[in-house]
Amino acid sequence: MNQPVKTSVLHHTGVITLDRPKALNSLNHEMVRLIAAALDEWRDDAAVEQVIIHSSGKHFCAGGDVRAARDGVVEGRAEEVDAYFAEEYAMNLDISTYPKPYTALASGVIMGGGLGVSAHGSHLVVTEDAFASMPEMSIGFITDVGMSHRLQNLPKHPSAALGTFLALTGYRLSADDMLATGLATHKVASLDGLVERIAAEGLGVLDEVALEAGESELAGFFDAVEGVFVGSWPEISQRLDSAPPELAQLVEKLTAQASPSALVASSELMVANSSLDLAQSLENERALGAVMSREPDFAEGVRAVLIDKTNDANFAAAPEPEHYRRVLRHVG
Ligand code: QUE
Repeated sequence: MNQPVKTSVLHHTGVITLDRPKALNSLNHEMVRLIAAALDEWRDDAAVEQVIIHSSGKHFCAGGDVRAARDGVVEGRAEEVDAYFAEEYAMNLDISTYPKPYTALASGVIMGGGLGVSAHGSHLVVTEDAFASMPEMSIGFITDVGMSHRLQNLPKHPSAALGTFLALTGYRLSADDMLATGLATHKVASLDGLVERIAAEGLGVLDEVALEAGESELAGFFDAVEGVFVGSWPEISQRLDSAPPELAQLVEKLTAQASPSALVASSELMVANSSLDLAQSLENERALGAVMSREPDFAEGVRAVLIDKTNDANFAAAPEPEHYRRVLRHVG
């Protein structure tokens, strides 16, 4: 009845509709299970030739249900929270290896877990007003849902430094930024009727309705981040002192409210995952996420940003990078 994810088959297209608009479609455990079940069912169903995921309401998806995750940890059910993240990450991997076209249609907010269900597919179609961000550093968590890998391997600008910049700052990519990096494949004026048209006519309609790419602000930072956003957060932080002032000031502004521990942890994660594949990267996210969710900054960050909305988090001092490095797998 009140299912937060609706699924249907239209012609030969499996359609997944995120339908919890009051919570900006943030993904709870039930939603992760419903999406995973639909993908399972359609994987070997010859009547389903492709999958589309979209949302009811203006916003695609604001992330994972981190409030519920915080409640779980605070109430002593951290293992349940671990299981939720493990299932979400398994679904992210399923999407990346899906044997049929997987297309996300997104407008408005695409954050955190919303990228996890859109950025690993074959097509990501965004409207002019869409923006994408990984803002976990402001809630004491890490760049997860496979984005610690994806952001370093963007199709049109693969770069560990760019990925680390995006992961540590929560920079909001505009639709044109998404096109410039290849995170998005198409920009359109409106998503109205697009599910039906793709289902009836195929993905070729996307090339018919796609808008020309505009200027990307992020592209203006591609060169500046190289050589700066590499290594541990203390190293990056030090290099920013002698980086171009436009970059240094932007990073200062975007990380002003960040958890110092999350910056240290996410930079270690990015280094470890720079030479790993998506499956291994997700495993590192899972291991590090289990550490982070139990540290006080996660409960405090979710309180300040999402529950009280006071943005007055009292974060702990950051530990040495080794505190997080020790749970991560490295290669090379
Ligand atoms: C970091 C996050 C999330 C966030 C903000 C951050 C996140 C998330 C939401 C969110 C936003 C609006 C809602 C909601 C959740 O915000 O994961 O239910 O109505 O889900 O800085 O990781």
